[in-house]
Amino acid sequence: MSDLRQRHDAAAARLAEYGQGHLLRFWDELSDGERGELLADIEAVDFARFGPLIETHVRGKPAFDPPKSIEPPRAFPPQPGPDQQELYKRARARGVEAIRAGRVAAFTVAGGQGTRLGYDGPKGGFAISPVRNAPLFQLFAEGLRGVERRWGRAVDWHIMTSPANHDETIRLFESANWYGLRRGQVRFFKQAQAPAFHQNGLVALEQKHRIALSPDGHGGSLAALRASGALEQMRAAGVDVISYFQVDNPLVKPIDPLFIGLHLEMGSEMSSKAVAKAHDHERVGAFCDVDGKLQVIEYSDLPEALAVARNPDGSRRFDAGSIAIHVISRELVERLTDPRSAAPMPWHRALKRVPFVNDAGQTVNPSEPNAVKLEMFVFDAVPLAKNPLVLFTPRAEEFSPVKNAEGDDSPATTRRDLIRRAAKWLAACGVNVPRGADGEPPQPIEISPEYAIDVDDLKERLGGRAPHVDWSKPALLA
Ligand code: UD2
Repeated sequence: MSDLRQRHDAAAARLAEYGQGHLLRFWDELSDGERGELLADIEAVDFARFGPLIETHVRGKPAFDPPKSIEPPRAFPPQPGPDQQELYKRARARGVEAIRAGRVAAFTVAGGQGTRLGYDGPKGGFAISPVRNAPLFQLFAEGLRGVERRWGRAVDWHIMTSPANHDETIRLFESANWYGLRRGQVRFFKQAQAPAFHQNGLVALEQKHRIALSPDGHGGSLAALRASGALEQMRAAGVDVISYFQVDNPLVKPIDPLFIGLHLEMGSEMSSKAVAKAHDHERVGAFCDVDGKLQVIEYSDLPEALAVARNPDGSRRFDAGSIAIHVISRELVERLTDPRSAAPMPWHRALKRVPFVNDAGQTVNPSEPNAVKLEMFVFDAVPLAKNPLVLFTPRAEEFSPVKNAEGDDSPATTRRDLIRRAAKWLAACGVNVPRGADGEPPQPIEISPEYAIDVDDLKERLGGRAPHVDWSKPALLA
C-alpha cells in the first residue's frame, strides 16, 4: 500500500508538471489492483516527449512548409536497362554474398491493431495461403527457410509487436513450433505506445484506471529496435543490413539479393521498393523528389492535383507507390535513435474515434472522430538517409496485402494473387495451366516459399522438367 502511495505521489507530481492531473481523478474509486494498472500506464508514458507535441500536434496542426518543387523520383526499373545489366548482375552477387556472410536480418513490423480486417488476434496468425490455409507468419518463415536452403545461411528474424499482441504473438509461434525455424532465430520486441488526446490537449482515459494508449506507429520501430536491445544484438552478430517488411503482405520476398545488393552497391542507407500505382488514389504512399530529396508522401497527404497529374504521354506522373518494403542500414537506425544526436522523426496527427470515460465516469462511444492519435511512419527516415534509392518491382510478384475484410486488399484478392503468381511461375516452367471461363486457373495453386523463393529457383528445383499437375484438385508444391 505504501508503495502504491509513493508511486501515486510521484505520478501526481509528474502529471501536474504536464497539466495532466485529471488522469488520477477516479483514484478514490479504484481497487488496489486497478490503481497499480493506472500507475503502470502513467509511468509508461514519456510525458517529456509528448508534452511539447500537445501545442503543435494536438491543439494545433503541425506547420507545413510548402516545398518549392515536387518531382517524380529517379528509380531503378525491375529489369535492368542496357546500361544497367552489369550493375544488376554485380548487385545480385553482392546481395548473395551479404546473405552468406550473415550480414542480413529480416524485420517484420507486426504491432498494428488490424482493425480494418476485423480479425481478432495478431494479424500474422491470419490464415491466407490458398491450399494449405497457412498463416502469414508461416509463409514468411518458409521464405526464410527457402533462403537458407538456397544460400546455406540461416537468417535471423526480428518481429516487432505491440503491448496488446506481444504475448499472443509468441504463443502463436510456440504452438506452431516456431514455424520450422530454430527458436533462437526469431526475436520479438514490443514497440512503444502513445496516448490518445482529447482535442483540448488532455490525455484520454479509456477506463477509470486505464489510459487510452495505442502503438506509436511503425516509425516507432526504429526507437524500439534500440530500446529492446535488438540493434545491439545485430551489431554483435555482424548484421548491418535490415530487410524490413509489413506483416500483411504474403507475396513479399523477405530477403531479396538484388534489392540488398543494389542498396550496398549504391551506398544507400535506406532503399525502398515501389510498384506502379493501380489507380490515382490507391492507398499507398507516393515516392516524390521534394526539393531534391527523396521522400514518401502518404496517400492521405498527397495533393489531389499531384495524385491525378499526367506526363505528356498520358502516363501517371507520381506513379511510384510505396509498398513498405525497405532495406535499412543498421547504422542509419543507430544514428536516428542516438539520444545525443537524434534527428527526430516527425509525428503525424490523426483524428480518430476513441472511446473514453467522461467526468461523470461514464464510458462514451463517440460516433464521430473525437481524439488525436500520434504516430510515426518509418518512411520518414528516407529523407534522413544517405543515398536513398527506389527499386520498382512488378506488383504481381511482390505485393498484395491483406487489409480489409472485403473488396480491395482483402483475403479474397490476396489468395487470388498468390494463385496467379504460382500459375505464372508454373507456366514459366513449362506447365500448361488451364484456365476457367473467368481466366483463372480451375483449382487453387500454392507454392510454398520454402519450396521455391522465386521463379528461377523453381526452374532450378524442377531441373528443367515440367511437373505433372492433376487439375482435378488443388495443386501444392511444398
Ligand atoms: C501502409 C503505408 C502505405 C503503403 C501500405 C502498403 C503507412 C502510414 N502507410 O498503409 O503508404 O505503403 O502500407 O501496404 O504506413 N504497424 C506497426 N505498428 C504500428 C502501426 C502499424 O507495427 O503502430 C504495422 C502493422 O502491423 C502493419 C504495417 O505496420 O504490418 C502497416 O500498417 P497499416 O495497416 O496501418 O498501414 P496502411 O495500410 O495504412
